[in-house]
Amino acid sequence: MPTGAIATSPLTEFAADVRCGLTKRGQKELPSKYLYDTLGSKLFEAICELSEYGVTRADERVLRAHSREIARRISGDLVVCELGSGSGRKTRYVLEALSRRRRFTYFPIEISRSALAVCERELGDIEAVGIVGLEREYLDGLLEVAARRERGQKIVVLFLGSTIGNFSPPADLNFLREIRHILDAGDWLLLGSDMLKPASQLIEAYDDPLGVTAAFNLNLLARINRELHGDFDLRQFEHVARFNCETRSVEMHLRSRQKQIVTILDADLTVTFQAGETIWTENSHKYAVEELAFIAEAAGFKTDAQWMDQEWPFAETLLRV
Ligand code: AVJ
Repeated sequence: MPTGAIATSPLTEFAADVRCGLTKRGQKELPSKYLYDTLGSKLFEAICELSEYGVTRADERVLRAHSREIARRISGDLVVCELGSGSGRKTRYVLEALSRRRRFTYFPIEISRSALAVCERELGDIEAVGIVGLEREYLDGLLEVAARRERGQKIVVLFLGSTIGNFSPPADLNFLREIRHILDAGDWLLLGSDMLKPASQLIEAYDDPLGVTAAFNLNLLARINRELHGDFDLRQFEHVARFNCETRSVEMHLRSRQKQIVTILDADLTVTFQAGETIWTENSHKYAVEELAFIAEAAGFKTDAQWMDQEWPFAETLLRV
């Protein structure tokens, strides 16, 4: 290349996704997976400690109460993997129960390197379980696990915490179908899903008075500033959580407090926001019991068993291909 020539490098995937989401006509949006950088993952951990956010504790209670029964239903030689392990705290119950019957390898699949490191450290002491972390997107990681499976081994996929709810219908069904297509007959999926509950309770959970969820949401703009040389003024955006009755989902948005122009150098982008205009950053679908049974079956799974938390309706469903 002659000196002085400027190479226009292709955008990173993050930059391309930001560009695409913020140039959409109508509702601007950003993919929720980008909420989880190092700081975002820590803020999410803090959300899980909030009394208003019952999801994680419910998930953990059901797993703690029923992991032995879950393990009893799953026989034979296994490989276990988890889509979005986070710090892996609630996974411990399942891994310990499964490991009473055989040794196996556990593959946490996680795009956040820092969360993956915590997970490997926290769960590294379980005897009879080898841990191999995969810093990948969910389906890429699952393909890798399927490629590594040995003859006679069944795969157990853990998809906990109601992350499925971030794939707003019908994307949830499509995602389950994609999982199903990577799996073989006899493989397992343990699916955690948050259930429908009163809107007021959901709003408290996603717009907590301490402002942790607001910080979690706003961090997405801070991340764009840090990683893509953006100039978002965080004080000019506010966190909004609303319950959409039609889609039965909690939506998180970031609302522009005034008309403003934002430049994101590395995304090759200048965007105008009108006063009151929002960026849609996350969808958290809340399930009805029949709806879960329907998508599981439509995706090619059979329901083996289901356990529900009584305090904060949350289901753990054991599905089999
Ligand atoms: C980790 C995706 C299950 O949707 O409840 C928490 C993320 N967002 N508070 C959820 C989240 C706002 C969480 N999931």
